[in-house]
Amino acid sequence: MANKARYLVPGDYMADPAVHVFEDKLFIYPSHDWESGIPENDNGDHFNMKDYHVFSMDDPEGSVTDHGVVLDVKDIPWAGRQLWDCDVAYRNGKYYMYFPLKDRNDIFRIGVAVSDRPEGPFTPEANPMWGSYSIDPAVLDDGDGNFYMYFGGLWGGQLQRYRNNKALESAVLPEGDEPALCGKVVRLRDDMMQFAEEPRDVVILDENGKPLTAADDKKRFFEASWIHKYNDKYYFSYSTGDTHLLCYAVGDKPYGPFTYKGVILTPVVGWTTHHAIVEFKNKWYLFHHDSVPSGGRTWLRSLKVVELEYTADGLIKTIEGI
Ligand code: FUB
Repeated sequence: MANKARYLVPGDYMADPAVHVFEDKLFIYPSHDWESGIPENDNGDHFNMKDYHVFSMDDPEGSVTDHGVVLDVKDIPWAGRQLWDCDVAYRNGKYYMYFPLKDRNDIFRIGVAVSDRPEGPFTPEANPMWGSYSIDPAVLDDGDGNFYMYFGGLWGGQLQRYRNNKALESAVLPEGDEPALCGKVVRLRDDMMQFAEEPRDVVILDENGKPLTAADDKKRFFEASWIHKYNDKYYFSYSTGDTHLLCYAVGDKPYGPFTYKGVILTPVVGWTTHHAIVEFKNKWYLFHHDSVPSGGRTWLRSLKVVELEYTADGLIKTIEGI
């Protein structure tokens, strides 16, 4: 497969993949795009998703099994609208799906739904996680009994409406030399249902050890957190949003700080770029999406996978999006 991307679900529009190896198979947890008829705007109202499917594969080059609808917005007691990028973690015989959804006040919160099986279906909790906000949860199983959630997203993702985990009177986006807004990381409670602590900033430093600024818009965090470990280092990867790059930064601890290292994927057709990085049978893969099959309609995205490679120094080799 090296460097030749493959579309995974040609019959439907799926985006924002989270991917994990459970029971020796690849399980994909995407957003489910559809033509809702809502006009495109900077708030992301056109991403009006209402359910999730799960997909599995025995091999990245093999057939893809669609396990059908595993969670529907109409079954979530606190739901307003817009099921965006989710992730799933496994602990002690249960699978926990974390999903962002607007509540009835149009505020993004993060919910949890539970299953006995990786392919679901998932049963949602009655309320969102206490103290949760914004979008794009991605969960790291650190292998020592600790699980960490990374989350956050600008613009429609509402991160600019918060400072120090408190809602502001009105949104403030930093500008110029001001430090860029950071994604968030929080350790999960042992029962996986709530945050165990206050979320902290995922600080990304430049090569001189200085936090990235708002003006570093080709490097700074925007949305789409993902985290993986390679050679005992923590690789935090993310989208730069309005500059359309997938980038990464490397650190020694789950809380960071992380040092910016480069571009994983150059811009794809479509506005958003979003991904998961996973090891399977000693090879590494980048799962992502683009809007080529829909003719560039940004809200109708299609899942892809391509092999990902590292240099001998542990740097990720840049993949061309187009
Ligand atoms: O799919 C809706 C939003 O678009 C996701 O939550 C973001 O990461 C971006 O892909």
